[in-house]
Amino acid sequence: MSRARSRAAVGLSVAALAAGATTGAGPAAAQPKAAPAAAADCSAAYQIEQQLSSGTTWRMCWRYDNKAGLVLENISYQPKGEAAPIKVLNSARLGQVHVPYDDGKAEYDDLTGQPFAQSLMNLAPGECPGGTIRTVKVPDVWTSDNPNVKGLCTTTRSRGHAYRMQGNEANKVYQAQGKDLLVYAVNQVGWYEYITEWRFQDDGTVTMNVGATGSLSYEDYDAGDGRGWPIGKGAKAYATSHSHNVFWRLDFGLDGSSKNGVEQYDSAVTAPARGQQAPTTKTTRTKVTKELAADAKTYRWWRVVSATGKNKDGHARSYEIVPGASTKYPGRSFTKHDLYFTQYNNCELFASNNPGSCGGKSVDKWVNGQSLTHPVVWMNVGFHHIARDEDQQPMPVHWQGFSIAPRDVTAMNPLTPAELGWQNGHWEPRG
Ligand SMILES: [Cu+2]
Repeated sequence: MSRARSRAAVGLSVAALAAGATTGAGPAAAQPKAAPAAAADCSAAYQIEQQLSSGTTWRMCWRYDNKAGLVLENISYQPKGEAAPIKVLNSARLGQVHVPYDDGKAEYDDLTGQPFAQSLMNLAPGECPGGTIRTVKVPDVWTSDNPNVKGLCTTTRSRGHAYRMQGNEANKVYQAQGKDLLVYAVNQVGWYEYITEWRFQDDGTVTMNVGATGSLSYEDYDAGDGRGWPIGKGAKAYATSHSHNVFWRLDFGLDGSSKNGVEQYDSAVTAPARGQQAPTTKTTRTKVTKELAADAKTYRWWRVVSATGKNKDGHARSYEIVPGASTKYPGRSFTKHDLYFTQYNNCELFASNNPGSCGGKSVDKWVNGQSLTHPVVWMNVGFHHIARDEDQQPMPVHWQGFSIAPRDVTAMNPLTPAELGWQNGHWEPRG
């Protein structure tokens, strides 16, 4: 039986999307929109542009892939002090959702082995508060299904303090409440529903999360000792434990160029030597010039560095990779590391069970010694799900994800108020 339906036309209903720009939709959009910047490389229906009330504008294009689902492209960040958008990413998307069950009876690659993308869910108006729900034409849906799904939410949200500082005058407090652009969609896989959420903060940070909700798998209430948790009355209904290993695939294009460097930093702490008052800490940089399977560790971090772009202090622009909490699953070769840096290859799209044959079916095989001049970052964040009584019903969303944070993209805090704009470097107090 064939469920695939090829669709030559990918154009959306322009009428339905004419009000596509999210500016003006949310509580953070109180200020007038700035003059349009250089045209994005997509038509209006596929553009997302949001100026947040602090003055920061995020711009990107979206499209919908028949396996990866939501794909964001040509993502740029323009804080209020910058004359032009600063490109951050060529492309950002999920790279796989790998779900092995603890009893060894089942293992899924949800993006490439299940109709993840085809099961995009219609959003109720109430689940995109203050925002805009766009219609997505879903490729390869069952012929009986409507391919037009109200499935993409763009909205804004407050995140609490962006900063706070007591001024010299008694009554002066510098404080700002941070605002974020949120972009999300929900895909159903079996009994689960996955919320794929992208959060673009007005301070330049991007946080990507997947939230699993829906319902525990109905077929898996028969776990043995040590492989599940009883969630019915008494010692009954042992829900089988399992892992959700989520991969993201980020193709950086800092300052509009795909030629980016990668650096790893490690710090070593040494006990006080004789005569020293305190332990000392030394941080060292290692340039990552070849493909690498990397592991998170205390005092270790990475950044992707622009080869050309500099901020107004003359420092190379970069984005730091900020891993989230993860339970690394050692069961498969491709889940053994937290992070993979691979040289860009348009065949290498999914961290496991990749449809194309690119010298191996999984990301670990693609780390094979190539020089790293156009790095693609694969982040693997694992969550070991041992069910609890509270998982019924519906199952509360459990989130996993990570962030990328600007490091020297701007010469100062992009949200610095004008009165403090002179306090850059080792400034002298005035007055
Ligand atoms: Cu789960």
